[in-house]
Amino acid sequence: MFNDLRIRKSAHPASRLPASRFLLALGIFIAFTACGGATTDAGTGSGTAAAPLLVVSNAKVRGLLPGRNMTAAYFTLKNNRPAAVTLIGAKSAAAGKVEMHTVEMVAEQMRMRPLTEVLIESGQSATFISGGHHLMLFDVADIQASMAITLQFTDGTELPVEFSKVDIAGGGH
Ligand SMILES: [Cu+2]
Repeated sequence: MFNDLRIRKSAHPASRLPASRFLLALGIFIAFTACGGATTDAGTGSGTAAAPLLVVSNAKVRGLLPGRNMTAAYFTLKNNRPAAVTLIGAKSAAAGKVEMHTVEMVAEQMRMRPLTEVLIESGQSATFISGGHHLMLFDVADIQASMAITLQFTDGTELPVEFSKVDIAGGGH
């Protein structure tokens, strides 16, 4: 499976990080504090009291291809906390194993490799996207309309997120 990947070249997510937006982030932080929790377009990220300021949007999981039990999931995570957070992994009752991967150019081919952690500065977002960082889901039996995946952070925060199933033509990660 690992060696059948030839992924279209796309912008590396690290290049998407905007310059510091501390004042904007501070404004959002105050706004979220005032309303008592974050909301997102997918009903995700409203989280526990421990994680009201981590907002996940655009959470998607690729539907299984015929005969496959491995797939990938994508999302954007915005850190509205006043300090950096470090994402160290994810878990799901619907998957035997979840890994964080990234895609990089090796000998003019896009290859993926595991990531152990992703640091997200205050006010910044991490984008998990096809052709870049992604969640790799192993031993998935079936995916209905959505799949629950919990993001895990170094400080012990666990952020449950509902990923909507999307069917994307072809393989890839
Ligand atoms: Cu992968």
